[in-house]
Amino acid sequence: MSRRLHARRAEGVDKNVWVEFTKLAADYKAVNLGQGFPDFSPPKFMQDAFCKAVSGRPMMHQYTRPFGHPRLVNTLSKFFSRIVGHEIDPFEDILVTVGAYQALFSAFQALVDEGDEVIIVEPFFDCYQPMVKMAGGTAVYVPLRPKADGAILSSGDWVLNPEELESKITPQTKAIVINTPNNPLGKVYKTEELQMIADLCIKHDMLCISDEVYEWLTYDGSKHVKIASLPGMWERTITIGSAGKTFSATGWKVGWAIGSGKNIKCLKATHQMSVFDCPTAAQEAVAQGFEREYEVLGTPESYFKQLPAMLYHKRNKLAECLQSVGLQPIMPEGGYFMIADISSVKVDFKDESSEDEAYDFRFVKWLTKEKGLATIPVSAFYSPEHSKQFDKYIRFCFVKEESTMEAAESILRNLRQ
Ligand code: IK2
Repeated sequence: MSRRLHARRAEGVDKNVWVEFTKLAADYKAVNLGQGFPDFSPPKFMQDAFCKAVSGRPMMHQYTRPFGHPRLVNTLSKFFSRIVGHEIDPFEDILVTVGAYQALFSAFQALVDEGDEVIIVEPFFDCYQPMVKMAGGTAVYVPLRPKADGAILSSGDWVLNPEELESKITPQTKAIVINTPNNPLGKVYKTEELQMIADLCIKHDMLCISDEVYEWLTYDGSKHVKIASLPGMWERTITIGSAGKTFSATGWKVGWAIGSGKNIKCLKATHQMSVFDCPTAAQEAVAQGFEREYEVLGTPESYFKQLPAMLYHKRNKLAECLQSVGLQPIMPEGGYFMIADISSVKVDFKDESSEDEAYDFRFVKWLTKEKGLATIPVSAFYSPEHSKQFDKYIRFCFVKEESTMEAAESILRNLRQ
């Protein structure tokens, strides 16, 4: 018998919805409302900051501090201390990473042990589960469920059942992962919902990994609240952020994890043993972006006001279009995605080879190949146990140029014919 040369942790984690559907969109040159990135440039002040960084001092081209460029950790600490209501130590409480993705990976590697259980709220950004598994832990799922009463029109109607959540906690439960505003649903957790989760974390001595990459994108008066700001939660929360989502520069891959020094110390160890250091010039530019935002926060000049204001119109227009063709949208309170119910569109799939696939996967492939519009199947954001219940939804990304949105809306209108 031949020897197994690969490690077991690499088994069962090779399939990836982003790799598959981004390639499909490119192969069919489809109008792309699939993967979550803007098809427009970051604001000019960010582009200028990057240009200045790369055309400046020699050290901008060399390694910087492994756990975060000093100018960036200093400004993140200043910026977020007042929001969290806790003095964040720039050198102890922050780790800068290669995007939020690596912050998540470092967190799971640092905090989850063999035999630990991690509660993941569904729908969830798909990498949480394989990252828990690679750390030796087991993912345990609790779905946000649409309220039973009446029409489901807003992401706010999707809620956690506190009893169901508590029933999943065992002595092995190490952490809960939440994502607010949520990808793909757009739910923005209310303070009382976060308080319920916080109470359980404290009662059962659990950590909370809070993915807040869309923190500046909220609509209709919804307010983003940091669970780390609730009493007793600073010590047990790792808050994950992304400059890519914050400044519309996903290709820069600058992210961070913020939390109490005793937890961040463990993330630093895993970071040190993987990427060690993040690109200097991108961190310098992000630092300048936050310094600017610190000065203008709350004014019309703030990008954190301008971006959601722009997206608000795109969101409304897309929702109107989806509704008009009978694809019932769930109105997102935050983020830049919208899910819609595809049950009303009857499709005669020609490809019989994929009959075993989830309905939404088949639908998205059909929409991309036959109609030229790329989206993402929502069951990809669910565990195998629950995915069947949610395969009637697909996700649209609306952080796109007006021309892209118009092209997509025209394809959608033609669907009705
Ligand atoms: N956390 C969440 C919730 C994210 O959505 C992302 C980026 N996702 O974009 C892919 C998509 O859903 O279309 C990340 C973390 C990763 O962020 P970063 O790009 O900073 O690594």
